[in-house]
Amino acid sequence: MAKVALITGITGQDGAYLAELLLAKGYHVHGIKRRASLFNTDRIDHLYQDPHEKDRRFFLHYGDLTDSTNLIRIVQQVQPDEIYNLAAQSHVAVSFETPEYTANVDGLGTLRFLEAIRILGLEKKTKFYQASTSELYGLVQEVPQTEKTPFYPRSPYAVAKLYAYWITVNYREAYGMYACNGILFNHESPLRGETFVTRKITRAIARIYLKKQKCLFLGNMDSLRDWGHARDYVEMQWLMLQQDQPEDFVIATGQQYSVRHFVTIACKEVGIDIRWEGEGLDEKGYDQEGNCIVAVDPRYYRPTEVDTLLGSPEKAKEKLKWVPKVSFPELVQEMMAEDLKAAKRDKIIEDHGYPVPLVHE
Ligand code: NDP
Ligand code: GDR
Repeated sequence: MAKVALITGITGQDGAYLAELLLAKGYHVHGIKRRASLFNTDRIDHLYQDPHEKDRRFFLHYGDLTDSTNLIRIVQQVQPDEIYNLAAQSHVAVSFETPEYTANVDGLGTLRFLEAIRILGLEKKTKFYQASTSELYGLVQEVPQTEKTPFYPRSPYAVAKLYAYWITVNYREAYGMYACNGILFNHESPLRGETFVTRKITRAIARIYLKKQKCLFLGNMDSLRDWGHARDYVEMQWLMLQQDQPEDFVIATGQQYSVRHFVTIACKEVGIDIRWEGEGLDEKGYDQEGNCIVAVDPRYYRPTEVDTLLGSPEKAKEKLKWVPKVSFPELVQEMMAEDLKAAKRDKIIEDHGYPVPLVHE
């Protein structure tokens, strides 16, 4: 019998890669998508199967993590062997604007699933994966961060995820459920949302290279992150649910770079010569003629910042045989190549008189 998985957040970056992986492994994959006024399934359209097709293995259900009855009904219908809870309001800066909504989805959403499993008596059947995050470490207490490093969340997002982390641990201990947290450090890809810093950089540099954009505005460029590739990381999400015992794991590369360094490598990919403050540029990134490639816009500063994150993947290496396949330079290269393709496509459209609106947030 094929295994059945239910993925929340299937329309997001990780959801799309995970759905691909599980379908390749022969799973029946069910996903929860939100109703939106525009199509919101770009990342998974290549997996879509017509409802009239025989032997379908890919199914989408309308739902929302704020709606318990909907979630209970979907879990009851699907009877999943594995639930991957990836849905979240996942943008740290946005969580300062929408703290209550973020708490509801990212914190209580997790509880709603754990309760659904319990209410339906699926504790012994359904394994549960919670998308926990390096943001839990926030103001870091130890370098590198391990599964034992104390948490100190620094945003409404991270505080909501702290609740989700502990409620997952609690249901595992209280009800013997197979429930575990993947404490994943930042992972990126060409499918990354356009307003996260890496994708914002690769999109903008591609457009600047084609002279379709003048300047990239960023916030804290000294911020340090441990960046991996999303395709590698979803494999670990699956592996965490294949162990004899449920455990929590840090997934990271063990290497960190600054946002500034990411910009430099992205520029090198297309041969843009970038200068920094002190090299003929003022502290905001402008030269004497008022031109810039990258400039600082304080709008992108956060009320409380996470300055540095560096994970220790030792436990995952030992128990999950974790070896990241994609290196940092390869990640930047792949993202730049894809965004260059997209920018060239936009340029052709624009050159034929059809404006492509530039959205940068
Ligand atoms: P994305 O932002 O790309 O995807 C989030 C998904 O959640 C989307 O499918 C979104 O739907 C869905 N979603 C948002 N709100 C709701 C809601 N109320 N009800 C149902 N679905 C909802 O995130 P990623 O794929 O990057 O991340 C996946 C998970 O991993 C998230 O929980 C994130 O917090 C966590 N995480 C991510 C890391 C990273 O570096 N990427 C690192 C550590 C943890 P829609 O498409 O309609 O917006
Ligand atoms: P993060 O990712 O907050 O780590 O959360 P993001 O890419 O948004 O920021 C990384 C760092 O870059 C700095 N930064 C900017 N960030 C954005 N978005 N836009 C800018 O213009 C900009 N300029 C500088 C930020 O201040 C920050 O220090 C991501 C999300 O995927 C979370 O869901 C996940 O839990 C964590 O990674 C691990």
